[in-house]
Amino acid sequence: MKEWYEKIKEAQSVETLEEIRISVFGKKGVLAAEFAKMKSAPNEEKSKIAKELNAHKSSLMNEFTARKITIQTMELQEAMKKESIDVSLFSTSSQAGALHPVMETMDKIVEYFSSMNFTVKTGGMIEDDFNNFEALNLPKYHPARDMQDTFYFKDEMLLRTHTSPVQIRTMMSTKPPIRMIAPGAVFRRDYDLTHTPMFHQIEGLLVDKKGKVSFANLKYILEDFLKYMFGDIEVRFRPSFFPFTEPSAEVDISCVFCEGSGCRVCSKTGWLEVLGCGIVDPNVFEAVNYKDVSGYAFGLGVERFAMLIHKIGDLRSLFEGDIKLLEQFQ
Ligand code: 2NM
Repeated sequence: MKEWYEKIKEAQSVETLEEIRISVFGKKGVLAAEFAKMKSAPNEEKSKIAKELNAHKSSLMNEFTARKITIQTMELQEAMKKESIDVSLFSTSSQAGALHPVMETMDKIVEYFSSMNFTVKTGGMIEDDFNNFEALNLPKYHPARDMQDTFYFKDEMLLRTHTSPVQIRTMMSTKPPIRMIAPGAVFRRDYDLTHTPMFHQIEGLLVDKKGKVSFANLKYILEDFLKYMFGDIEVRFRPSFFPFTEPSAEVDISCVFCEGSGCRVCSKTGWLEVLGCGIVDPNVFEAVNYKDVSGYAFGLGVERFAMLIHKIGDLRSLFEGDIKLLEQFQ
């Protein structure tokens, strides 16, 4: 029996220990053999032998368990040493990701209006006829509602064609004053050199008591905003028309490519159109049940801003996910 105590103590691996366990405790093992021998011993000695054998059995088992734990601990420490990572080593080179130029531009626009105390509101992309058209003074049979221009689902639901439904929903659920912008994706059935079926808009809306909001207020903030976005440029307002504003204007900046001297991008005019805006039409306020208020609103396309800021010539390159283009914005 003694030798087995030694063998257990000297075992260096779990495998060796397992072989020992089978030789000692197994069906054909030493202990089983000793117990078998006991049967042929004289009766008066049997209980003494049995006691001795049982004592060996339990102390061998203790030794075995203790040794197994020791070996496992050693093996674990060995493995941890081998697999540990040296965090002080220099890494192999890796590439950091970056924001897509459209999102980066969106962030910069949001940053400007947040600093002017406009709150950011978002809404769903699937809308109904009332919030996308009717409330915005776009009556039934208005050309903008045409199947040709709008993505319709069944049951009069549609993909929003602008973010204005966010303004409508905000006015329906909160009292004036309002000072908000609505950034997000919008959808139109258009696909050519300068249009994609999905693009991003930011629209703004300010509402206060009647008489408190003027076109001059609108003009000031948009000029300041455009100089923040494009630096040292000229800004001009041109009379225009939108169903939801009256009066309305489109806003141009001096061409960022030729600085106003005339080139291909600005069609030799020296000006680039970047915004639409106006004083909110009374019909819009009536639709949302606002009384004795005045307000201004504006809207812009984020892709167009991104293109002008980064001097990207082709709109579609913003949608292709071409790594060679995106790498330039790291
Ligand atoms: C534009 C141009 C002019 C506009 C109007 C409204 C609302 F909801 F207040 F009526 N939201 N956005 C607006 C006005 C949008 O985009 C070129």
